[in-house]
Amino acid sequence: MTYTYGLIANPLIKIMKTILIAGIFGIAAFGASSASVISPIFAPGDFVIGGQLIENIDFSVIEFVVAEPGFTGWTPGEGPENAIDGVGQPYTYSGPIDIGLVVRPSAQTGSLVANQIQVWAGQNQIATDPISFRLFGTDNSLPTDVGAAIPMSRFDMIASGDLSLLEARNAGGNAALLEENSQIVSFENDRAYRNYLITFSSAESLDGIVDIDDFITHFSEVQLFNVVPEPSAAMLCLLGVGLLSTRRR
Ligand SMILES: [Ca+2]
Repeated sequence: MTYTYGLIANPLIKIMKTILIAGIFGIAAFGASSASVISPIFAPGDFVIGGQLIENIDFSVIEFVVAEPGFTGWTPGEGPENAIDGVGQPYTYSGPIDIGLVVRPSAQTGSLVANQIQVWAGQNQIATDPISFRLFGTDNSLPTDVGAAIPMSRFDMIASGDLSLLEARNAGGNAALLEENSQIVSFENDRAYRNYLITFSSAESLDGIVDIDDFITHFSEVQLFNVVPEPSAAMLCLLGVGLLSTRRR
């Protein structure tokens, strides 16, 4: 009898334990999703260079070319440093192909894994808003001289996606960056990089005529974030139960 009882009771106990643990995990998962620790990776003053992507005839990206400030690239006073200056002053770049910037965050924030990007609209018309982004990372040292061409083979692709900024415009100058003027995109990533390249494409030319020489891309700010869900009280309780259980064994 004792042997038979053991055969029936043990599976029942296991099932009940499984249900209990699954319930606790469910509560923990619900609680964990309610809060996150969000850390910005870029800061004003970080090393930054601007430029544009050069594509092959088959539209495959082959290199990123460092642009000369105030010449054929960006508007004076609206250079790439303004993309990470913490205020509304924009980065405005005219060029035939996708524009972008390379940012090297500080060693401290650069150790964080980026898994979210936020882009704030500039004060210009919507036609100049970026409509898509590509995010690359590299630990390689990069040439920074004007006209230097950085092969894309030096970069890893981290994420890409479409952007659809609303009509709300963020003022320039020292205006605050407002959440309602921005868009957030989350993505999967599991490693940090020493340098990030972010490129954007814009919707159309300013005058509405499809002329690639007229393309202008304009936005107030871009930021990468490391988002980590906070462990909930239920999760911590579960961990405590687990430790207790381990000790008993
Ligand atoms: Ca800015």
